[in-house]
Amino acid sequence: MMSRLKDLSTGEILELASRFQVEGTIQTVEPFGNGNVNDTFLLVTDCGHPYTLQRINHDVFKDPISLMDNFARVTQHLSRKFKDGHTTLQTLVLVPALDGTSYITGDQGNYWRVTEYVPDGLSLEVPQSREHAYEAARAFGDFQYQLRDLPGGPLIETIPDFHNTESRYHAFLQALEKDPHQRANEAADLIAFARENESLATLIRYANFPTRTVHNDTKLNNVLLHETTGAGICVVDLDTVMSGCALHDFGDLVRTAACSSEEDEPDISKIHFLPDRFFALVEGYLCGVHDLLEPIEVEHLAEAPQVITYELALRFFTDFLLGDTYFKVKRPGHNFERARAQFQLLRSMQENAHQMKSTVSSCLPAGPA
Ligand code: GN1
Ligand code: MG
Repeated sequence: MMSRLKDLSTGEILELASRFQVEGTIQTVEPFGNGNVNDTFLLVTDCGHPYTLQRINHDVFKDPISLMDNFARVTQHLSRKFKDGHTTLQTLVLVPALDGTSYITGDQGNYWRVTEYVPDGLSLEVPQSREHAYEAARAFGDFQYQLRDLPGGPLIETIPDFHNTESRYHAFLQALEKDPHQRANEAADLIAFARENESLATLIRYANFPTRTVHNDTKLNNVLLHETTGAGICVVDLDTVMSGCALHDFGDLVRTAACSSEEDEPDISKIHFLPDRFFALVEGYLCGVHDLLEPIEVEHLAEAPQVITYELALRFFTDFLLGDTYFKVKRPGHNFERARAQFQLLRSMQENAHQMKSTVSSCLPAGPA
């Protein structure tokens, strides 16, 4: 694995971890999870208590202190909802540093936090069953529903314009024009496809939809499912929770949970949109979100996955063109493979567009006769 933590030894990580109020003495530390931005470790203490330690990528998250403030507000609110019996979903629990703060700073200006490890949770790249898809969608829908009454005003915007697909398209065009590593000529067909689909960049503009507190990074692997029952147990990766549009959450989950392969599949003949998984995702999401959605949101549920898949393809492609500075890469050309896979998934969604619309209609409660 190409790790950004090669700059830190195990001893240094243990020293950082010991600055938190963990129970016992940390015995082992190992890399954990598949995040493309932050670095995560699993810690286990001598009394067998597991924790996760994370380094917040401050090239991506420019204001980690405000981010941690968001994190604390969201998790406190969700844990109250859980205790009061409004939801069956747990939330992440921050472990305070020795001085009581929710994070520490290490050398080189890095920010670190520790959370309790969530037992029995599976983080999947591709759902293994229809039930997994349903439960993941129910969990993300419930997450939006429980946050509808988050007190204290809007959260801080941790990444501006995060799902502004139009500005992602412009960033892509600029990268293409500069082409600093002469990589554009490898991908004329993908560039043409990106341009042909430009209308997707403006289909879901924030201003046209209700503003809600949403997750914004609802990849399937950001929800933990119970390893034996498959039930949704905890939504994780809360760094982009902020004001946004419900449709991006639904769309991004479909992108990763209604696809036959992982998001970086190099063999595009293996990449297909899966209509039966989509059906389960719509059902699960509509269950979790209760009556939160307004008609304009429901009307766009079938198209949202195309928009977010297009957006991710543009982001991966842009990062490829600019020299792989944003997403972690495991091999040369990794971002290119990701972009190509997302464009292929988009094609497959477009072939299924009618069916997606009728699936959404069939899952809605019957209107007045
Ligand atoms: C990043 O951190 P992770 O892997 O959950 C990215 C998401 C992308 C995703 C693609 C802050 O999420 O927006 O959809 O990679 N997060 C950020 O795999 O940019
Ligand atoms: Mg993640």
